[in-house]
Amino acid sequence: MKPVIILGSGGHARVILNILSRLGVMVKGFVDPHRPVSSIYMGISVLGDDQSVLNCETDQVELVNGIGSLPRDAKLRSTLFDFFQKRGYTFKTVIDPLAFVADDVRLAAGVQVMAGVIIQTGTIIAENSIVNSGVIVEHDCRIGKHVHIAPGAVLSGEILVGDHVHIGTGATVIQGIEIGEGSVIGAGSVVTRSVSCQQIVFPPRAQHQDL
Ligand code: JB3
Repeated sequence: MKPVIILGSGGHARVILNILSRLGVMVKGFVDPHRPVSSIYMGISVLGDDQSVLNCETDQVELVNGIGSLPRDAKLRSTLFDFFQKRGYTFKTVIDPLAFVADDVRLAAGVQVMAGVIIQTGTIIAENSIVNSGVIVEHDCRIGKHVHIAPGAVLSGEILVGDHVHIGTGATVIQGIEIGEGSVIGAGSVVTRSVSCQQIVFPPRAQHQDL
């Protein structure tokens, strides 16, 4: 097993680090332009910024994308994935040992599956997508590249999800729905009909009032 370099060192990277340590994977270091070079963070060396990865031979390390979905730069995760993949680096697929993934599920390079996830038979998930804690992806779904399915979302069977889709925390999508590329499903939405590309879907907001 090759040592891994984690891109980023924020909240998502720390969740990933925790999984890797339980899997017994050796972490060579973080790369993050916002931490001092050669410092130690969470017991792991900070190697430098993203360019410092290029000092390692492509066959000597694997990369793990520790960038989640940043509000100010939603594309950073996919930009870094594409940049390093083009240069011959491989991204490790990471599955928390406390997730259930049916035997015939296909997960592409760099897919990350967090604790408490259930992914059922026949599902295929493309590169660099995150299936966050406690998500259920039912049978025969097709999930595109660079998708984030946030904690607790439920996708019933035979759903098609395009590239760069964000499905918010606790959203529920009924079976057979299609969600077009680049769309955002707001937290807590209940989606009962297909969504075209670049749409935003949001539920009624919770009302706040004094007791
Ligand atoms: O929803 C959940 C459970 N998690 C969210 C996750 C999916 O996405 C989490 O709540 C956040 O919304 C987000 O996590 P992330 O991406 O870890 O965000 P944050 O904790 O803000 O950390 C971002 C990290 O990226 C910081 O350590 C930054 O310094 C680092 N960073 C910023 N620009 C970069 C760059 N790292 C590298 N390697 N390159 C950059 O250009």
